[in-house]
Amino acid sequence: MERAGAHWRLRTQVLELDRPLLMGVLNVTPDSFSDGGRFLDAVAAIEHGRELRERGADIVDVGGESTRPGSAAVPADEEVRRVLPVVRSLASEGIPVSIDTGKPEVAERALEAGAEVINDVTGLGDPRMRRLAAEAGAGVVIMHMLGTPRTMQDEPCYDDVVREVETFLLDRAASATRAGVRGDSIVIDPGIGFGKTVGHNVSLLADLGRLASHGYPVLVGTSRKSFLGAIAGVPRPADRDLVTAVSVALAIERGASIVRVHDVAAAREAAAVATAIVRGHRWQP
Ligand code: HH2
Repeated sequence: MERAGAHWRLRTQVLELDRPLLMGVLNVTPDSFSDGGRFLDAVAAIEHGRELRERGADIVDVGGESTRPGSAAVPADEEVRRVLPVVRSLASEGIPVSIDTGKPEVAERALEAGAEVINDVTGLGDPRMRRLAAEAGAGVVIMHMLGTPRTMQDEPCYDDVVREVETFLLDRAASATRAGVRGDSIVIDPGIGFGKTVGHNVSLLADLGRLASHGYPVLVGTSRKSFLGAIAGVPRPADRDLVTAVSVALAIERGASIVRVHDVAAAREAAAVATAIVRGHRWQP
């Protein structure tokens, strides 16, 4: 969790990683798995973005396309229409914004509107996305997914999930670096729930320290996901903030630098306790 001198370089800012960072989820979609339709209206979305910030979000992750299992793709112009006013407004208030998209045309418009980070669930596989990130000097989140949202939960299969995800992320980080993305702008993410069974997700979280050992900060997104519901017997996504907080604490203990969550206030409390216990005798209030 703590690495001397560690930071994350964004487009215009540098975030210190001397404590875990909180990324608040803002889905401007009709169909996201836990909050679909709540923030489709730009005014409601902007208001929620401000609330996330007030509750402690270090960065607000704006997305205009659901990536839940089986979800349908959204045309780029519709995605732009959903996210752009929200990105522009939050960024103009000085809130660091990441754009959650796999489409270079959406990322480009969002960066022009003030976004600091490209959060790409397709792992910066598109060379146009790598070029764009390099030219803009954006922060990037490189996430692992097996297949596409439409197909990813059709019996995902790995020989060694931790090794395969690790190899994929390091390869993609190397491609991004070759394209001109600065090493200290890159964050890697195992993609919890993206083409993974409950067992795969648990293995990746248990071995998170391995992913965190390569020098890239690790982001983890467990928030309200179905594997938590399956383990703990919590069927409704909206009821999963307690189990999310538990997973946040353990992910931090295993080396996560950034956690992506819907309930920022609960995650902040969990992160504070996890950080204090990890620091132990070095902890100071
Ligand atoms: N998870 C989701 C979306 N984007 N980005 C990163 N880097 N890591 C994640 O784990 C991640 C992500 C899925 O969650 P959510 O945005 O709440 O749902 P939906 O895709 O249905 O909008």
